[in-house]
Amino acid sequence: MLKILGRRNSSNVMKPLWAMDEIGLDCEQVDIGGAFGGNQESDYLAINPTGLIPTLVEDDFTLWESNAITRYLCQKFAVGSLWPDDPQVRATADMWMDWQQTLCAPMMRPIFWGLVRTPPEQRDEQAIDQAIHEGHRIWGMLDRQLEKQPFVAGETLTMGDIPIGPQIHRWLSLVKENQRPSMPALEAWYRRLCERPAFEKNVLLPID
Ligand SMILES: N[C@@H](CCC(=O)N[C@@H](CS)C(=O)NCC(=O)O)C(=O)O
Repeated sequence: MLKILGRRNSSNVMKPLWAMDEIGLDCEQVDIGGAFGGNQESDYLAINPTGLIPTLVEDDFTLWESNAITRYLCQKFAVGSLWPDDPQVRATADMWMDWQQTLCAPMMRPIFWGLVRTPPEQRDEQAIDQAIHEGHRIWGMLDRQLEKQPFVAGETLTMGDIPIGPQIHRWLSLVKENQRPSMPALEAWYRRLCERPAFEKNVLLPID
């Protein structure tokens, strides 16, 4: 049985849980991290030295880094769908997964931490505004990609959509409409994701 160690409200834990539900895989999810703790214990650090979540456990095999876990699950269980057969489509999905880690997540971090995890009187409004401004540029890149096709790497959902899903939900939920430019292709893609039961179950959760 596949096991994911990590609390459900983490955007990084949502990725493999959403992917597994899309594929139809059974999985045991264990609440670790945040208020649940456990991720600095020696037995956890022995399988994930970063002390972060998620970690995948599959019998004797363990894996950390949410995008690596997502790639592994898709390659093993979803060849031809979430793991595209065509090398160019797969590379495009891969490229957007890296974009999520290197550009999107660093921009979203001050927005999420500032607006969700920090009491209003302690917020660094300037840092939040700066990140939102950077978000116009970064989300604009994906909006232009989605003007060409319904999903990140082409005509169907692939692993390339998975890491970005939890982030777009936060961006559109946390940043007020008058603080962000309208991006019709990006918003239409989000609405397409919201129609998927696996996305609704694993990603459309209260943001806390
Ligand atoms: N690059 C890592 C980042 C993992 C990460 O930052 N996880 C956060 C939750 S989203 C975490 O473990 N925070 C500490 C905690 O929850 O206790 C990945 O993608 O897996």
